[in-house]
Amino acid sequence: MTKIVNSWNDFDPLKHVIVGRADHSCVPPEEPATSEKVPIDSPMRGMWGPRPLETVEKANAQLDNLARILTERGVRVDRPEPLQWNQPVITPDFRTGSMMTCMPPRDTLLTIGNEIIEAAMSFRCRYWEYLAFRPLLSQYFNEDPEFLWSQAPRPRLSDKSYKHNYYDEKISLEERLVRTANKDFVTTEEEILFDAADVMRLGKDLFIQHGLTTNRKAMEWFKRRYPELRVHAVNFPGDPYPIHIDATFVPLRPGLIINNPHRPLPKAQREIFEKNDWQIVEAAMPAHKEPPPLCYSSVWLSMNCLVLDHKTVIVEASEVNQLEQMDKLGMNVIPVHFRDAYAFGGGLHCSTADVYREGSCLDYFP
Ligand code: ABU
Repeated sequence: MTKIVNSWNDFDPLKHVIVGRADHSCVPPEEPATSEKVPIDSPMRGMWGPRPLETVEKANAQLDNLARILTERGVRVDRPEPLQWNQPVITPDFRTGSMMTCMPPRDTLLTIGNEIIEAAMSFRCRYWEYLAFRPLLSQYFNEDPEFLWSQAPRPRLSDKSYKHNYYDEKISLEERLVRTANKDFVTTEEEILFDAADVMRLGKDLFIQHGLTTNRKAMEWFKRRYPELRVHAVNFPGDPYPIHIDATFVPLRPGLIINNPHRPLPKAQREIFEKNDWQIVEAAMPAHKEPPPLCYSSVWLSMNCLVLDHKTVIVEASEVNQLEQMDKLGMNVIPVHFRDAYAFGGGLHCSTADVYREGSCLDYFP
């Protein structure tokens, strides 16, 4: 019997991973969910369509290089099959001008033990993204008799799922922060919505970020779906664009997490870690003042690292402060150039999805 799928956290020894591809990627047209993520002074406002070919080629070169480095270290690497993303998405409930990409896989696929769940994502342009991963999931299903292949309830993404004109054009950064602090986000509670990258897995515990891409109903779904696990809602009031936990709160090994100093975990929510002797360390400052052009993410992709085991981590090669901090924290650091891939959906962690890590479901917070 071959066990193909197994992963309970982001730090046990990595043996099998999916690395995304940038082919045919588009900047999607604005829609109720995405317009909230694009800063009003961003050149991405109002533009959409296929991304420039040379940027796709550069991103693919770095993704291929990451895949090569992982393969050389004995990690099995699979790649998705991109669709022609420059096609509209039309359902009975909405129409939008194009899809986006199959980057990053971390948003689309969530591995919990021997199960991979296709997430209930809130962006209309990402409605069909899981199709790029279907050939792989089908292969795992054929190879591994214990693999559970699941899909969260498919959201309809009708107008009822969003607060329309929630942020008007003039909203200030301060107002965004007030909204984040009040846990007042663009999505409604009409249906279950989550991106897989909002879920941090630590064995028996799932820490799920409540933000622009994941709502309360999703937390409730996780609680009912996994009664054997503990689900914790977390939020980071310092983040004006709260999307995805993996540039905010990143575990490196059992007992150690780095936390974005601009987005500290509130005191009450830190207790579970501190009571169990986990160290929460402020992440190093990013080396860059700005993200690359046409990038949705913040400069904090500096901390979006890929942990290979409890002592080894891949960090973006130009992030000199983060490299140095990892070294001081006792990690063996592998620098890998990756900034050309950032605009396609994120950093080293974002651009991958776990298939197999050694280890089992441990209780780190008894
Ligand atoms: N996908 C992670 C993005 C997080 C950030 O922009 O900080």
